[in-house]
Amino acid sequence: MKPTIYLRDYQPYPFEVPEVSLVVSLFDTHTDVTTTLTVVRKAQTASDAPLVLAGTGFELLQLSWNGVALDPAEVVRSDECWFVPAPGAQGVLRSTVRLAPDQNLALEGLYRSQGLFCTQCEPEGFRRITLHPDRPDVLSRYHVRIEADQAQCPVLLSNGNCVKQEVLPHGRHAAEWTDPYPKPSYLFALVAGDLACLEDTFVTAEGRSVRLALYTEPQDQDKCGHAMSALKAAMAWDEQQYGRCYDLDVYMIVAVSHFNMGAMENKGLNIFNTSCVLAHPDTTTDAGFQRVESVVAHEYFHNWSGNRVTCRDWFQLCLKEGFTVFRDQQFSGDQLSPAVQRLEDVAYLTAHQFAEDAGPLSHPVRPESFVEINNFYTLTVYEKGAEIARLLHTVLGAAAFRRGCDRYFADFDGQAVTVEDFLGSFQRALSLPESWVSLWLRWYQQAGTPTVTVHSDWSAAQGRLTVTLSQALPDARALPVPIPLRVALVGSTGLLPWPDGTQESLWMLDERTQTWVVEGLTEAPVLSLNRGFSAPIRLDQSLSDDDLARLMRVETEGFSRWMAQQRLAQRVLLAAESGIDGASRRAWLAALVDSFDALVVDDPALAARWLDLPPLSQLAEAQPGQDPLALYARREALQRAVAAALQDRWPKILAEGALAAPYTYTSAALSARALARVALSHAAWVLPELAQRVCDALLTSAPHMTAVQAALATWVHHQWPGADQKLTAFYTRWQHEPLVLDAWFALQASVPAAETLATADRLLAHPDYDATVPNRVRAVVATVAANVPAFHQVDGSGYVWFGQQVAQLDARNPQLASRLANAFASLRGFDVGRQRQVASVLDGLLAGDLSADSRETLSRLRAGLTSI
Ligand code: HT7
Ligand code: ZN
Repeated sequence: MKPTIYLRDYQPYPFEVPEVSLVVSLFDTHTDVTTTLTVVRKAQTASDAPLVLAGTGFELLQLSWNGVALDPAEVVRSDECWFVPAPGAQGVLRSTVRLAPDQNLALEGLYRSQGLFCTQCEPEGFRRITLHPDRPDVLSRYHVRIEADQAQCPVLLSNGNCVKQEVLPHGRHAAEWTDPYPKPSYLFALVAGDLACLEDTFVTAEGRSVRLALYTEPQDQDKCGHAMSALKAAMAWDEQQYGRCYDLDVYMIVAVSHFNMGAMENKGLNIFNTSCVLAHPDTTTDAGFQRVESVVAHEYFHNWSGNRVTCRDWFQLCLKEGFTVFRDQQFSGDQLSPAVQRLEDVAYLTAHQFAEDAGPLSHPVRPESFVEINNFYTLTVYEKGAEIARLLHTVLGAAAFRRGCDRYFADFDGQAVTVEDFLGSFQRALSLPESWVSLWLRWYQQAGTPTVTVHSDWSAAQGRLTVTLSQALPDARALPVPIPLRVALVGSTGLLPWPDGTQESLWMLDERTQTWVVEGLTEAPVLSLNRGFSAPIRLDQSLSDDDLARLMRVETEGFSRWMAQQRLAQRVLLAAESGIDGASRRAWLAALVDSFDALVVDDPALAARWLDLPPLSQLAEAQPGQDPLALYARREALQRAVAAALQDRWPKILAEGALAAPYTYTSAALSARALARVALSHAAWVLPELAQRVCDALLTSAPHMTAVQAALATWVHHQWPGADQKLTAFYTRWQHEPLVLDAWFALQASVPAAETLATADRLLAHPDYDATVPNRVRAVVATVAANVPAFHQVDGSGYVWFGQQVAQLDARNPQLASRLANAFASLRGFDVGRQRQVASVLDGLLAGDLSADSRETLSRLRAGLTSI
């Protein structure tokens, strides 16, 4: 059993390791790594304290201290921990270890992907490459020598600048890299293989000419242009918005097909999942293009928020991830449309992070303890962490926020720090009281989504509105958090001005209960609270159907209009009369239809999201204990009703031909295509002949993958005649493009039907299915878990199937298995019968052999089903 690690037990590392030198000799059968660590005992460290190092998964060939070989019996070991005697004030520890990258299917440390050697060290992969402290607060300068076969691995890369290249006997060669910036071991990277390279140049505001190099397999070079543009845009944006310039002479990105997550920000040598770097209109959808842009930017922004200033320990992960997600969200908004970006980010947060925070895996943005840190790369750390950075931005204003960030980067450049340090920089830069830090720290320390309850009292005689807001967290002992709320007063035909003439006010709720009084109003307003989702909270505000319909029609802020639509739709869906009839439904549908026509003209991006129905997770959260299949059927019935109510709009939108036009990546083109996809999916319910004609035309001659996939998905999901032939034609055309093939697998696994479970078994047996490739596994296994009719089968077979997949994967790739297992978390919101079925699957899994990763996740999920 792995022990639990507590934040409160943090102790600084007792030694400095100023220099790390690695010689990595890559062979076909194995890899030898010789590491030289320069070690300095800190003044306060006891003179007999041993050097504590981490290491696992390799064979130790030799170990010496100051040139004297160490007897293995002198080295005490406990699991991954090595206690090495290191007498004296300083010295040199040299080790040689032997690795087997080909057998490394966990994709942590050094592994081989399609013949390409590559590394993944965050959070604790470096210990699988060599003996080292492997903690983020030990920063060193790295010198790396790589030796390999020249024909197999003509390209040899590591962090920093290439300082030497050498031809060796026996067809081998070597390259040496030096990184001038001290860094933690999790940012170490090495790549060796046969790669093609797209190059470009960026000149920084400081005048540094930076070589940009995008390495891929040769056949993928034509898919690199979008990532390169995104990189250059991100570099310029970070200079303009945050004053951050790039600091090395080269910035490299390498695309690999076997990768556990999206990408990794290794200093000067990012390693990317192919899905987050390759994009071409022929093979990539709009969503793929947007993901590439945002991930390229995210990893680039880490160069400052994460690399130059890093985390003291893994509890502080949000320090780099939350802040960097906020930065990438700002960037993506600026590239296309801030309003659309905000809507997408909030829709994602409320559908997924809110569910996580309400379920068995809930934890503070800065957790207090963990068993396996890999399990804490969560939506809460990333997305809620980003929301906290945004809260600071909202409260302080853009200029003061920038001053706080400048101070943070200046104060802590080259250091490994904490959330307190981050907040402390703002406090000092802006001369805020010291209590400000502890107040904001509460957002990082307390789990759960705050609920803000609204009580309002309208006095028509005095034109006065009195509003009392109260906040609460799931844990009643939690302290109140600072909640900035952007507020508007929505009259019957337009926004009412505030007494100072503005259209919006900012209320700061930082106590349990506070009251605001608004005077001089000429009509009773509907209070539009939390505009733009200024705070990540749930609002408990009793608004009538008419109030919500008014917000849908009259509010000017797109996000709040959309949120009102969602709230009314939720009311319809959860209504006793099954959401098919009733007053709420009439009010909702009238406002929906009424606004849709105007939005199509004025704001096509919002129009494309206007018909969204609340996700199942949200409905289950609002009314727990329901049968997911019944809920799903009700939601689908309402979707059909919407399609019917707007029936005559679909031909018109589709006739505009946005999906058939040549591909351009602009805000307008993306919105037009999104709207056309909405039209196609709704037409498929009510005008199937028209939808089939459009799909056929697109499948024959669409100029890009966005249209082809929309057409194929519509056809296959409706199981129209000929679906199998269309899938086969698509396979034949795209079988040599792995990312397109992933989409082909995912499409079949997403057909909303119980029979899809049998399809999934066929997909797992398909010759192109490869369980060692996380993208392929996710395309089938994660997609089935998100497919309501397939996953939530009445007899529990979906859960059994999914449990089997998790168990099989766990033996190979614990990180992937543990992340997939999170899908079981959704069950807590559903009926007791379903929960029992899942509890029995979890009990079965927990009784068997499991990795530490999966055991921790599954145990927490099981504990969340306590009543079973
Ligand atoms: N900082 C990275 C997080 C990460 C990761 C990436 C790839 C493979 C395994 C990983 N474990 C942790 C990615 C990021 O958020 O920027
Ligand atoms: Zn990140």
